[in-house]
This record gives sequence, structure tokens and C-alpha cells, in this order.
Amino acid sequence: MLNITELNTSASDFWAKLQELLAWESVSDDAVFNTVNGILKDVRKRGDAAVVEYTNRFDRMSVASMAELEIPAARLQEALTKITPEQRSALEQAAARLKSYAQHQIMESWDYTEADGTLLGQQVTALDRVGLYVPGGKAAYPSSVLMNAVPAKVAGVPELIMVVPTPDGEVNELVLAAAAISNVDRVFAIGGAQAVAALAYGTATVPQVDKVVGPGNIYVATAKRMVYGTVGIDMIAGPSEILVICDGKTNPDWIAMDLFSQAEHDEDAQSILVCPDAAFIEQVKASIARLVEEMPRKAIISTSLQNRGVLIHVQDMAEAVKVANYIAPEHLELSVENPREMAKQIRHAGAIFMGRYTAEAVGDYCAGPNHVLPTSRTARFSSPLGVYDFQKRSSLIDCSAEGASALGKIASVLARGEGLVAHARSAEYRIKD
Ligand code: HSO
Ligand code: ZN
Repeated sequence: MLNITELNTSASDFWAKLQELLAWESVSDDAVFNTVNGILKDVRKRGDAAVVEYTNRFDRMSVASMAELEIPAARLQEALTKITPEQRSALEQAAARLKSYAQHQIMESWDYTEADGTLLGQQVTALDRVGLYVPGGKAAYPSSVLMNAVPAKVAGVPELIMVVPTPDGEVNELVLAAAAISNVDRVFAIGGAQAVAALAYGTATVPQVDKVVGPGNIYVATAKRMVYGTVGIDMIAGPSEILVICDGKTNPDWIAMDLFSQAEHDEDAQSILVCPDAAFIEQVKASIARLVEEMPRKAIISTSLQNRGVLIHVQDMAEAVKVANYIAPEHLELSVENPREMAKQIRHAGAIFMGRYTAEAVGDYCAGPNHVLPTSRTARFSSPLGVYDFQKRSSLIDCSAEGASALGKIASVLARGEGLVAHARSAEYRIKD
């Protein structure tokens, strides 16, 4: 039997215990910081030559130039023929669904005209060039390529540059196929902090981007933090999380597998069940014990559940909602009778999966919404990745002569109050009396 932490909201130390279990130290390692700092400086100074050297060293490659590390468009198309027709169709269907959802998110420009003819508004434009980081190795998710690339393209980003490490020269055909399907413009077989640096600063071969998005290991996350300001970044993602609220009337096997679906991502992932029915919690524990044996990633799931998993017994559903709002989980499943009513009371969650039939897994791949979501309680102040992350806004002001005169009077007073005489006179010139 796995040893998963159990909490009861009626215990006096419940909130303190919960807080302890939620604590997650994000990127904060001095040694990593120093290594990344060195790589960023080196790439900034020596460009392609540095990127080639790091790639040969870290990914055990032996290329002579950066040009050899570009994966040509024809090779992406070829990947579409190397995967199975079933895989291709699944990727295409997922991409189409993500696209329709993303189209609902497009921010439009707007303006309005005041009585004196002054126009005010907001003009929305897409970013010019975006870099998409895709991890190599065990965390290479083609679904994440779609989740990042599709909204960028729907926003109208003309140039999308993907980087993906290919340790020992091994490419992931599904990742390349996903890049082809989502119209990524260029792909470089580079990774780590050196790839983030190449995107952020630009090299002779890798064009400088305006924003770097996509998940990565601690080196990539640290590099993203450090280049922020030179370029934009999406977010620094922590380990994946799921919180399931269940009223005790769903098949316990389904709930156990939903908890596994996050736990299998990595040892630090967090799966939490919140339920008012103690007998049902016991049933889920029995399902976990039985089903974990069938899991190819049994070791990862077990470690994740034992280190960070929590089974919370609440007094009633109102309390379940309170716990969920405090945790602000990345994924929240409402496996209850009337999920739409309950969802209205949820104030903090990355994505809400409603009803017994909605598994988080469909959201991870193909429902439509993005699977790049705020983790580690950041759903209290941030939102899923979307089209708006690839758009920006410019304010618009067009004064009529009359408007300039009226506004000039206000500006003049405020400017003189701040001691800024040039501001005041610039506004006063336009005042007509
Ligand atoms: N659950 C992950 C996304 C993912 N799942 C990718 C499977 N592949 C973070 O939302
Ligand atoms: Zn997942």
C-alpha cells in the first residue's frame, strides 16, 4: 500500500499541514545560476560558435557550424510521413480544436470618439518573432508544441522559431510532425541555456526573438528568468498539479487514474483528492493500490504520490470549494453532481474540468483550451497561455483642436504641480482662448 498523506479539515493543524505540503521551491540554485550566467554571457559574446560548442558538449553532437543544426522545412514535412496515419490524424484533429478555441480569444482593437472629436483607443498587434523552447528527452511532448504554436499563429505571429535539443543527434518525429502541423517557421536542434540565449540575443544564424515561451528543465527556467527584460517570457512553470473534488459517487478507479495522470509526469508532481466521504477515500486508496501495479511509470507515480500526494477529508462541499480556492490548483476536476453550479464558486484554478466524464487528460491533448497553465498557486494571479500572450496593445490618442485646448488646461496645471515646465508649455501652446 502506498503511504499517501491524509488530512482532515477538522484537525486544528489542517491549514498549517496543507501549507507545508504545497510548498514548492522554484528555481533558486546558486550553482545553476552561475553556470547559466556563464553560458548566457558566452553566447552573447561569441554567438554561433559558442552555441555550437555547448551543443556538441552537452548533446554529444559533432557539428562544425550552426547551419548544420537547422532542421530544414522539408525534414519537418518528412516527419509527417514517418509517424503513423493514426498519430498524424490525432495531431491534426487536436490542432484544429486548439485553433477554434484560440480564435475566440483574439483581442480586437477598439476606439471611441468624444463629443469634441477627440479619438481614444487601443490598437492590438501581434509580436513579430517568438521563440518556442521544446524540451528533448523524456519530457518531449508534441502536445506542448501544438499548445504553444497554435495560439501564436492564431495571434498572427509571422515568425515562430522553435528550438529542441537532439541528444546524440536523435530527433523526435512526433515533435517535428507537430511543428509541421502548427506551421512553425524554423527549427534549430539546440537546447538548454545556450538555446534560450541564442533566441534572446540572436546570433548570426538564429534570429533574435521578442519573447521566449515553452517549458524546460531548471537550466532553461533559470535562463528564461535571466533574459526576461531583454525579451518577454511566458511563465516559469513548476511541477504539474491536479486537485480532484469528488462527492464520492464517481467510479473510484476513474479518480485514481486521474490522480495518476499528473503523478506520472514527474516525482515532484502533485495530486490531491478532496472528498467529504471517508468511505469513498478508502475505495480510492484501494484502487490506487491495485492500479499502480499496472503502470509503466509505477516508480514515478509512487514517489510523486508518497512525497506530494494528499487525500483531504472535508466536512461538506462548501469546505471543498474553500480548500480548492486556497490551493489555486493548475488543474481542478469537479467530479460532482452539479459541476457547473460549483464552478461558479471557484475563484482560483488554471483549468476547471467539470463533471464525472471530463478527464484532465482530454484537456492535456485535444479538448481545445491550452495545457500551459499557472502552477504552484500562481492561478491566484495568472491565467492559461493564450492568444493574448502573443498580442500586445498600443494606446491611441488623437486630439481635436477643441480637445487639445480642454486637455491642455488640465495637463498644464498638473505639469506645473510636478515642476515640469516644458510639459506645461507644450500642452499650453495648444490651448486656444
Ligand atoms: N499535464 C501537463 C501537460 C501534458 N500532459 C503534456 C501530457 N502531455 C501540464 O498541464
Ligand atoms: Zn499531463
